[in-house]
Amino acid sequence: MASIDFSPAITAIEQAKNILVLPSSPPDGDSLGSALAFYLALQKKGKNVTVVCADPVPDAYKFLPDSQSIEADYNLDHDFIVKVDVSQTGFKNLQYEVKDNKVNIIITPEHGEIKPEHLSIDQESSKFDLIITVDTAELKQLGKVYESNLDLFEKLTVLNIDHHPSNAQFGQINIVNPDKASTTLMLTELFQTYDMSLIDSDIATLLLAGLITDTGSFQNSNTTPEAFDAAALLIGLGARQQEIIRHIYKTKELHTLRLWGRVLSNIQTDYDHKMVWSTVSQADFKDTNSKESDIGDIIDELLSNAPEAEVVMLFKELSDGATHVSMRTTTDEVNASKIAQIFGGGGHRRAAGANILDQEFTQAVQMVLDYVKNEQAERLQAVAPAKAFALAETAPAVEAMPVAVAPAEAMPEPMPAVETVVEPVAETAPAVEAMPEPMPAVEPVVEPVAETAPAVEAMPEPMPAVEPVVEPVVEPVVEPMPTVAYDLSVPAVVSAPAAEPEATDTAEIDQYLTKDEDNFMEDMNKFTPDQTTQTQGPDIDFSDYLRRH
Ligand SMILES: [Mn+2]
Repeated sequence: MASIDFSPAITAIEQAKNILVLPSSPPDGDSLGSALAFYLALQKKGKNVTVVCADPVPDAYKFLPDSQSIEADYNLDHDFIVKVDVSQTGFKNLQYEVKDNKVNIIITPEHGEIKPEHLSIDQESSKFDLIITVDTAELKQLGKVYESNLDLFEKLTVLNIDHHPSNAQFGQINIVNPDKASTTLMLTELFQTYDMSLIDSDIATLLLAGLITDTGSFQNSNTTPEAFDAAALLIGLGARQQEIIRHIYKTKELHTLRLWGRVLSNIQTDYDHKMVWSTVSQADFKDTNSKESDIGDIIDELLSNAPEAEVVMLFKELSDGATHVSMRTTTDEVNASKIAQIFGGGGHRRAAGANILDQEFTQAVQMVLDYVKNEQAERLQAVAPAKAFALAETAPAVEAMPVAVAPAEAMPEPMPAVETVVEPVAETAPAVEAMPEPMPAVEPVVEPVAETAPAVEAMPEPMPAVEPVVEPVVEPVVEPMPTVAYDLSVPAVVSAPAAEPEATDTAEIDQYLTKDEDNFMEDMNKFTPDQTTQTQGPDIDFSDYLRRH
């Protein structure tokens, strides 16, 4: 199965004694599975292995074997410590001077004489001799572990094992293959080459976990025959597939379900402009006792449940007051990256994101909605507005339900998703109340955008999805625009889309994507145009979410 030359990696591992293994951050099933598989396997080879991740292990992944051994302290101790035993001499004074590029440490004893045998050097200073990064496209994806230990990365050999097409090849040894479905698939092959007997049932479970999560349970288009082969091999070696599925896909904490219930009940549609969006505020997180990370991949649920939408957005109020917008588009006619860049973000043509600072949440949301609506109005000007989404037809039932189930509640608070299962929506909620018109549409459409935009919009861009992307996707750059100053009436914004498209560094704009968006793009990049239109899914129905999650 192995098609990669792992010998440089194996040699580096063999020569090292103290190995630092770093998963990308925030961690996911693949990065954690890879890091922990190394942790267990290399210990069997007599190595001292340390796994550090500044971000906490998400609850769903805590079942992974040895997940508790991941250290969160990113201040890796690399001070050089000279110890002086003063038990016999006492200690009166300490000075140091720097002379001729040497630091002279002057210790004055209280009595007697300090001798060379009183000196020792702390072994901490040479704690690691190899860094292995897994599932990490760029060093900055290591977060604080990298930022706080820059010198360590200069000093030590870095072995970079990854499958992201955008990998920056930052290691001295780079084992990067974008054709592989997951980093754990690469590790499976590495262990097969190195020492097959390393793979016990715990390690097989870790490796399979990465493969399952990165292929979306073998549903995504990156599910190659090789991925199935590896899964079969790992299950044969004792991988606990049911345990993985149960923890990652079938177990959702109550607070997560409540949060998802909020997001789903906050869905708004503007079918004239083929837009669907939802919002989740800090109050939503607080009321449901959930974390920002609990949002998970719900935007992809929105996407698959709004087949006729062209733009799907999820607005998240972050704890620092900023607004994160995740954006998906279902057609190449609408460039998510370009829209995100208007708001200081970036990404790819079909998945992008931006953080909007210094704006109150609802204002930030409205600002983006107004802009997108404007763009869509221009593009869809000839399209008859009469056609409604399937989503719009079913949404009233969801909205109406809390009243039917719990009439005593004063607030039309969205019900926690769990409880909706008890009462089938169709039976308790007589079908249709008028759908509340979702678009507040504060500001009327601004003309100037319409005048300059068509030039760019009309240009059919080559479809990045057609070929599996090895080259970073080249996105047109829009003149950067300070988000604070953004105003629909400002002509500067208006002229921005007309800017000459030029190559930009995907790696740079990737920072605006969440991990989830990154995975989404890996998959989207492999879709054919036909597949991308097949986003049919069931209508919004809470019970359906519960069955699937
Ligand atoms: Mn991965």
